[in-house]
Amino acid sequence: MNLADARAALRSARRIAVLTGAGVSAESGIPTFRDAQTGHWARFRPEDLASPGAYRRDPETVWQWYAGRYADVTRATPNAAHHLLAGLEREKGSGFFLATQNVDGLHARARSGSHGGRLVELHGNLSTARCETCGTVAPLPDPETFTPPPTCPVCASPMRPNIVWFGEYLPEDALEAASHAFRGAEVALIVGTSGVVYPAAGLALEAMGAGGVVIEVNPEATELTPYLSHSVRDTASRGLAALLEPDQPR
Ligand code: BV8
Ligand code: ZN
Repeated sequence: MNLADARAALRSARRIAVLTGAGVSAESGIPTFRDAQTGHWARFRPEDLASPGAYRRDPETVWQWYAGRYADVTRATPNAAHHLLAGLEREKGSGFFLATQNVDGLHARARSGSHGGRLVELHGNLSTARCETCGTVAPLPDPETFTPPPTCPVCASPMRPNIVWFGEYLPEDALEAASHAFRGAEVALIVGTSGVVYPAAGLALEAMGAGGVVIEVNPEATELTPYLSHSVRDTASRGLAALLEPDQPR
């Protein structure tokens, strides 16, 4: 399959499923998950902070890390890649499904999920917290005024970041809906993910297994590349533009 075929498949598809990872937010200035942690965080590995064990051992440090990332993403803005995906949803309507592994909320800020399609955040999001006792999910206060840990508005217990950590289950309904969408997709787009984290990465293979066309957009080859129909070796914004923008008049 070449770029022209991939463009044609996207144009004619009625059902499209998209999986995004940290690479789609790289052009918004948000470091990808496996980038070297900057500054103060250089001495931590993300996997060592994003786990129930780390939170049990040292909730203050884990909350500090998340509060810092929450402030960063609140300052960031969606980039062309987020907007191109929102445009694709406007075109395909209810046939469009976007599953993101990102916790930065930028797809929602680009209004994905509000043009007739569906957006699910498979790994939670930085802007909310979840009560450890009653499970209430509540939005965090403005980053300027936020000092962790937040307390539950219902039962006053401490709240944890509303994030799916390694070794934790993804939200059942979101994963079920995503699996259904990828199995039923005529075309799946895999944008800006290294494809190493499961079960999210498995969605691409489910689409392939069900006979869908699966197209990756990533400046580098990934663990998924060998299994996919086509790879656009470019950044999310340039690669999506190459796939989605109307034919330039000759
Ligand atoms: C689960 C929230 C069932 C945290 C995240 C052994 C023991 C225990 C578990 C496992 C195990 N082996 C496998 C597992 C399962 C494990 C897993 O997959 N581990 C991996 C590391 C091997 N998965 C889990 O634990 C999941 N739960 O399986 O539950 C269970 C229950 C109990 C016991 C066992 C199993 C939970 C996974 C969710 C973890 N939480 N995030 C937080 O963010 O703080 S995952 C984390 O990685 C982020 O969410 C991130 O989204 C995700 C994937 O990373 P990517 O998004 O792909 O980012 P990455 O940096 O890797 O890559 C960036 C890509 O972008 C690169 O390819 C780069 O080339 C590209 N790029 C760069 N610039 C651009 C670009 N692309 C486009 N444009 C650009 N400009
Ligand atoms: Zn509570």
